[in-house]
Amino acid sequence: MLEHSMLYPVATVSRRLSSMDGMWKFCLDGQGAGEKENWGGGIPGKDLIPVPASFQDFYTEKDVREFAGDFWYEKDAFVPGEWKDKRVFLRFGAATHRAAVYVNGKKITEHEGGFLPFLADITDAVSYDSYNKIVVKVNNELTVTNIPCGETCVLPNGKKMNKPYFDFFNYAGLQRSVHLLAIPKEHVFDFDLDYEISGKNAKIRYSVKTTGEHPVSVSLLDEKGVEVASSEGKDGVIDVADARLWQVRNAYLYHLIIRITDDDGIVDEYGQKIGIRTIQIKGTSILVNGEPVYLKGFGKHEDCDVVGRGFHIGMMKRDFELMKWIGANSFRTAHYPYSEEIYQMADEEGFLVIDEVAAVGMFESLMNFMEASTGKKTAFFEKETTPLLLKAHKKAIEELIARDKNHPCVIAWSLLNEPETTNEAAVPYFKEVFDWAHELDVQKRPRTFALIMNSVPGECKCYAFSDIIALNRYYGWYVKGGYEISEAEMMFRKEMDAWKELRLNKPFIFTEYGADTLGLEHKLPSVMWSQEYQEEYLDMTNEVFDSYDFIKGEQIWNFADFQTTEGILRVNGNKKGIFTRQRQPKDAAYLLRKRWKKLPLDYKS
Ligand code: CKX
Repeated sequence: MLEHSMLYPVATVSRRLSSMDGMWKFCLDGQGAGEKENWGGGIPGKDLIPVPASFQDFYTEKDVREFAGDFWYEKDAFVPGEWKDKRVFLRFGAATHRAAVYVNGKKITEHEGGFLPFLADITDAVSYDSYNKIVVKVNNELTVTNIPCGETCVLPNGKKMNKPYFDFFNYAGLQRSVHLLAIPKEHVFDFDLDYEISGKNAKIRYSVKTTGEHPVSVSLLDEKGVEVASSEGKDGVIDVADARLWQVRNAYLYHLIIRITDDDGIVDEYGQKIGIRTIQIKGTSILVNGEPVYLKGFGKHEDCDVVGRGFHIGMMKRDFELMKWIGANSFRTAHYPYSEEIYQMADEEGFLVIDEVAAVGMFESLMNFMEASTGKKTAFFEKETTPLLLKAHKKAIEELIARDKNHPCVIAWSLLNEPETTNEAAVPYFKEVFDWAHELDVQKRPRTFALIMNSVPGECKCYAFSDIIALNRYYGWYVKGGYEISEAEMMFRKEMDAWKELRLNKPFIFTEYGADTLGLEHKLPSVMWSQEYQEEYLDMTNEVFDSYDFIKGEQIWNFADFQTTEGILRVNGNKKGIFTRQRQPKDAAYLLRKRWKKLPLDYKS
């Protein structure tokens, strides 16, 4: 059981919310002096930095951008006297990768894991009707006992350096919003929903957890705010007559209001938008509301100029507009849980989301994108430290499901990206992780993981755990690129034939495929990295997709160019974007648009 509620923060008749976003004092702690010098009571210097944002790309010094270690934030928070009878929390949308929170010099809590929210209960540490000093120590070091995986080394000059086993820049900081939150002592802690649709009507089975014993009622409002159904009790069924369903790219959202009451009235009220829909896997089909869907879309990143991985509301809007323009209907939150606002937007816009936990880099390699096709083995799940990693991974899955389970957009959980699966030692690890997700999710959504290139039939020991087989494949890029593309196609078809032979009777989707392309590079005839080659690569790949009935989705890598660690194979980042990092289309965007606008939602059903 989670210590604190994962509900999205809202203000209601019983709850108060104030934003702590804005400029915070900021200081790097290269010498690890902060603890000894009690920075928890106040940090040195005068530098100010925006929250939410990654810290790395604001500064002009390379030592700052590449910094690995502790760094500190500080801001004063006014806590109103009217909040005295409530519990007061600080809520962090995320602190990457771990944080310790201090209030008025007193350490309140710590949290591990950089992409999920946490609460610090500061009720007993604050002074009311006055300003309180909030200090947060954040740390961005990578290890193999936490996700995402990597290592932190010390250079001969004594400076630390992060070495990710993954292909995105290790952005860090207070990358999502921070709130002050006051909620009643007896409050709504969590709720689960499950749906059954019969004809025009729907049943919503619900279960509410509270921190007390007073009666609970639930009320369902339509988009106009009119109550259309209600129920009493912590557990029950809401009958919805003439239910409007949440459909792909045609979303209808109801507002669910949960109330705790006593003789004097409302003790606590919490509200969230929900959508009525079902998800099932039947044979090779993915069914939404009983109808087959074909996924078209992207593996994405939260990544943009200047703010790095910081939540950027404008960029979010632009990304959804571009996804609509190109005819996409889905995306995977590669390679970590995204900001909560992105799921809210996907709920509103009717996008299907494969929600990924930050279990990436489970293949010990600083260049897994090159080595994945070589058959290299790293015995990743046989380390002495694997039990610690598993513990952290399961905790992240628990927090992810608690946070995102009531978003209609979330249709599947992606529990790992490109782990090493060619070794038997991976099997018990996978079993724990897959069983855990099944146990936690009341809706029993499909579970999947993205298979790295050498996870092929005969080699991969873990694909059977997946309800949807999700392949990351780069035939024509990492494997036989350029003039050898015809051989790439043969190898690609050979692999798909081998999967077909297995008669798994499960849907297959591509969660990655793509070719690095420089936004301004043209060459006729094509060469790799040119826009022409990206289109040739796509023509070949799409033909293969169209040849196999059990392939039920294509999510190209990547939506946009993104920042990575520097290196001889990355030209200031990964350039597989269909859009540039500034969100303008490459030529291939028009090719995909033509294809995706034509493909019906029930393609291959
Ligand atoms: N997949 C062979 C994981 C992504 C990378 C992508 C790439 C790799 C390919 C692995 O995070 O960016 O190399 O483009």
